[in-house]
Amino acid sequence: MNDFRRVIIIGCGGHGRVLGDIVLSQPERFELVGFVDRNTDAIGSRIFGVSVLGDDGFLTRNFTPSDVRLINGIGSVRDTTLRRKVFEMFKSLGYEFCPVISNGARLSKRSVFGEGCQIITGAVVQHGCDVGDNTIINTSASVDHDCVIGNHSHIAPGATLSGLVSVGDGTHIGSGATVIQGLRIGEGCLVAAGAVVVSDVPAGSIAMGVPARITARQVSI
Ligand code: JB3
Repeated sequence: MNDFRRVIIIGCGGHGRVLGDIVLSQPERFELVGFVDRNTDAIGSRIFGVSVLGDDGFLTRNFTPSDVRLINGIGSVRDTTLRRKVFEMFKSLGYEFCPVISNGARLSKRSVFGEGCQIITGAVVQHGCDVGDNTIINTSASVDHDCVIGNHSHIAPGATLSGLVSVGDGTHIGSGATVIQGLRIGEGCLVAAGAVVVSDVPAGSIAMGVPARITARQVSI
């Protein structure tokens, strides 16, 4: 991993600003160079006193992978595809994504975290977990012992994964959802907000309700 503090956040919407707030509270770890966003109306504005510099092309024209590390500020509410695409596009150009871990998150030293993972304020990750690349453990989510979370997944605010749960790549676990012990949630799934999942969820499914009913997902994953 490169040893530099200069970072750029991709996306200056709700999630990008949450990350900016955390980054600015950790000056010993980060120097926030700016945001980039595809919305031309946002370019030139300032967020928390930091400039929206340009779009993704501006980033690649002006900063090499040796100049900065990146933070993926694209969130997800149902579908993690855009977040994944942004991560993979910049990785293919040689950029590195750095982890963002809020000072208010509680992480076991006996868990491992992939490239560019983001652990937001109030989140708890207990021992024995393996959290994949580009994954968000959002505000006050709870990931208990020995969970495995795939790449590009999002555990939304207040969601609970009990012990020994596995979550596949690109799956969205909605706000306040609960998954009981030992279940397997496949890749590309959507667990709706507030669902209580009591059985395995096959890849590409939606789980919704209490207890959750499982149906095939209609959107592309
Ligand atoms: O649930 C919580 C706590 N947060 C949600 C988060 C996880 O997901 C939040 O409430 C939002 O619903 C969502 O946040 P996000 O992804 O920041 O959405 P939004 O506020 O709509 O902002 C997305 C920003 O990304 C917009 O400014 C877009 O213009 C920008 N954007 C989209 N695609 C992009 C690209 N910017 C760049 N640089 N490149 C892109 O390809």
